[in-house]
Amino acid sequence: MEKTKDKNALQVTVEGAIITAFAMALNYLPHTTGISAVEFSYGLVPLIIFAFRRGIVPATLSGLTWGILDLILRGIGDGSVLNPLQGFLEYFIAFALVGLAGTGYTKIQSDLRSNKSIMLSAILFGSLGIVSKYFIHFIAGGYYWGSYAPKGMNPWVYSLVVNGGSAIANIILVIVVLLLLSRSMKTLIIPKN
Ligand code: 218
Repeated sequence: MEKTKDKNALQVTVEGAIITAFAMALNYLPHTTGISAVEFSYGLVPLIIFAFRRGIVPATLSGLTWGILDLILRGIGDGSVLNPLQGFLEYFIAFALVGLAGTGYTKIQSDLRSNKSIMLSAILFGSLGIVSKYFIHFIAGGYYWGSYAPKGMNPWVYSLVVNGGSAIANIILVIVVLLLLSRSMKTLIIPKN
């Protein structure tokens, strides 16, 4: 019994490490939109699928690790870390909050097992993770990124446009990929053990 539990914990950890590495690798693909800081974040897709597969805790830890990696490997060098509090908010907290997609874990697991469509729940809970992340970027944007706003534009309006735009872009991305993968959902989300 204990052995099975340990083996499962190890498997979840290894899956989380693979998802984190994959999400981080995807950050090296072109993902800006040309509209200010509006960005696609492709790694949200595997992380959200992982949240539906393993729940809120593993997904939050993976999101947090992805954020720390992104801060070290890209954020600091890119000049996207403006001060310690902003860095903490936008890389530790924002990325970890994507794990909130895992609040859909129980429903999505049970719907998949009874062969019901999970599309609506997947979009709803996936959007919760994405909106939570970009809400933090919106707050940070209003406080810290105002000097990047076009002349005369209120920093909070600017931040809402940029980060709200990113949230919408990523929700659309997740919907499109989930639709493309819809026939593989069960294999991806229901663990074999
Ligand atoms: C208005 C504005 N511009 C830039 C940022 C910074 N930001 C936004 C989204 C995601 C991330 C994490 C790395 O991709 C960062 C640093 C902002 N919050 N607001």
